[in-house]
Amino acid sequence: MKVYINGKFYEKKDAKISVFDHGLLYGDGVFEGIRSYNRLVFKLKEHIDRLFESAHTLMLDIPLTRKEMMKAVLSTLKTNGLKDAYIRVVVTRGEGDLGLDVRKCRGRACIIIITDKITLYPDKLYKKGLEIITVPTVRNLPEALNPQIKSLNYLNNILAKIEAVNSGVEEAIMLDSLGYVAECTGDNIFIAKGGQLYTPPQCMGTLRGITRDTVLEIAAKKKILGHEHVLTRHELYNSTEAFLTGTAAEIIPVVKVDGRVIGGGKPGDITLMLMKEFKKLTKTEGVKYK
Ligand code: PXG
Repeated sequence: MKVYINGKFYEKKDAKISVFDHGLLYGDGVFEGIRSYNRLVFKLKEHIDRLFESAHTLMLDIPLTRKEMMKAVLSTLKTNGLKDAYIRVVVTRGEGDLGLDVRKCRGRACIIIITDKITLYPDKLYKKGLEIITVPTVRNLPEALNPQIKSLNYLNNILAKIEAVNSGVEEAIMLDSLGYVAECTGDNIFIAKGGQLYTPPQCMGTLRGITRDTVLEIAAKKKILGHEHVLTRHELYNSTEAFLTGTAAEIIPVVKVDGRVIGGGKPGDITLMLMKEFKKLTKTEGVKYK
């Protein structure tokens, strides 16, 4: 497996960057997780646009154009001969000194592209559905570190994941600072009720997930109303279906929330339809590579 670092490919064991990189010292950097299916990179432009938007807010200059970044992703996939892959793009502030001041980072930003295989949850959970719980750690306040920035600082999401795993479940629901449902640690959340879909709006400390947007598009095509609406835990508990969306997890049904059974404890019809349609889309849509 070869890793791209600043335009060159390195064997995994040689793929190393400086201990003075501010990505390590301060979590000062941005990232994206992207997937390819049968040599088609799904929503590549959307992911690269979000990466550049995250970097722009952090005043982090990426020394490639968006087009060049897309080419770098495709060439990493080709170099590794991967048909189906999970792609991690990381851009760090680069080497600096032991201080926060970004002006001391005289080198350029560091670009890393890793391609690998990934399955987030065991296959049987896609059939049976997940149990999730609400955890104490809340999502970042948008006025502190806006969750739209996919930064290298994911510590509160990591804490939330630890809290879920400590309680014996695979995933955590994170609330916003007002106590409304925000999202999970690396996935967005949806519920269905009365044949309609609801997901928290992005202003509530929720990342505007690319899979989330895709699900809303599929639902619209299928004439299912999708709402971006604040959600309370009460609404989650009393939904008829629930599921999570994310690039790594794709769409995964949820059948239990904080001990309350959802929709009879089985993945619902809308969820199953969306999973099927999403799979179809990933087979036909995307940027091709050989
Ligand atoms: N919420 C958060 C907080 C995320 O980090 C999503 C939702 C889903 O967004 P997309 O655009 O992928 O539909 C993410 C996704 C992983 C992993 O390895 C994924 C993410 C972050 C960290 C880890 O599963 N990002």
